[in-house]
Amino acid sequence: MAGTRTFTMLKPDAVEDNNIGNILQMITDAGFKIVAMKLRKLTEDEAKEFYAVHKDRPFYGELVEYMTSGPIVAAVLEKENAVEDFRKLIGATNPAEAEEGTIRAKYAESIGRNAVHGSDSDENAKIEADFHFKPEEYVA
Ligand code: DAT
Ligand code: MG
Repeated sequence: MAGTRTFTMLKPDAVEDNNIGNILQMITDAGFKIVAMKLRKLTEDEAKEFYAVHKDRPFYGELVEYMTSGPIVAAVLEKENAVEDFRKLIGATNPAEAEEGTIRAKYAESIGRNAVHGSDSDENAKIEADFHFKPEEYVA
């Protein structure tokens, strides 16, 4: 039976630090199946829209600048309980607070440059996946 889905991005710091392979290895080792994936640079408008929920926060401008500073890897992942299990795998937003062995504890530089995105609900996973991928870009 197919699992549920979540959406992830490997952020510009992860790509710049040559951690695409390391992070994808952790993701697949944890039992997630990659069902869609691409490497690209977000436009300013795309980054603004993707993070629109944070538009009134003091870090919004910095966040948009960072997310457009270099390429990202966007992917849709499938597994039972995908959203919750992936949030556990990535760890806390602030890598200083992320549990040992999580992706952010290992690879994130700071709260602002934290290596990886993970959807926070099934509803947002679908919205975010639809934002980045057309139906024909999925392999399953
Ligand atoms: P998460 O990415 O863990 O879901 P979030 O949705 O609260 O965290 O915030 C989205 C991104 O915004 C986060 O990954 C990094 C940035 N961010 C959040 N809080 C921040 C802060 N206090 N200072 C700088 N950047 C922050
Ligand atoms: Mg979030």
